[in-house]
Amino acid sequence: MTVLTRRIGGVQLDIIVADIATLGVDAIVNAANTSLLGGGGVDGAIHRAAGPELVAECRMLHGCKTGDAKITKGYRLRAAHVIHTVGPVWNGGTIGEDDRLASCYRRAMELCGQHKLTSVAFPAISTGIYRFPADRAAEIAVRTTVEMLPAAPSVDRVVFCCFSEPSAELHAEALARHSGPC
Ligand code: AR6
Repeated sequence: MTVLTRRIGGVQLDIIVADIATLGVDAIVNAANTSLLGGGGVDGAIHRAAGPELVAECRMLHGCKTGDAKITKGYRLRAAHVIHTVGPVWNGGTIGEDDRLASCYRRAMELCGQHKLTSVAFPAISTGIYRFPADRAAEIAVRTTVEMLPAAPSVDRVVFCCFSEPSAELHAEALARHSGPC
């Protein structure tokens, strides 16, 4: 279900409610943990849909630091690639959680630029098991991604793939703030 679509320059930005593991985009972003070896939430859904070849490639990456991102193939997913990033665990906002969350979106967009990807879908990183406040995370997600569009000129579509309507509403409000008048 599409909640909002906006254009910024030549880029279409969509807020949708969906299972990210079903999307046919160039890359889906995974909210992983530092091991990159799978887990619950969106990480579990992506690994289940991609099949065991995904964890086999992830094993060769030797983990990922919080705020960083690494790219693999998508295997049995419709998406050709998975960009694995590790969001911060929320700890009251006092230990740099905002910057680390922004870094996830920044690094993912940098990888899109480096690999000349045309479309990318993000889940609401850190807002599930890692307990980052959903409104604060949506603002950081949209603001950082919009700021990074010039660094990934190959990208012509960005999807914020939310898992609930309240989450999508928060992203829609943030996108309206950052995309100016229609
Ligand atoms: N499609 C889109 N969004 C989803 C899906 C899905 N299939 N499933 C959940 N979400 P979470 P985190 C939403 O917990 O907070 C894992 O165990 C969910 O509603 O998946 O970054 C990792 O291995 C929420 O809004 O990720 C780590 O250990 C958002 O995705 C840890 O969880 C993120 O929720 C990472 O925690």
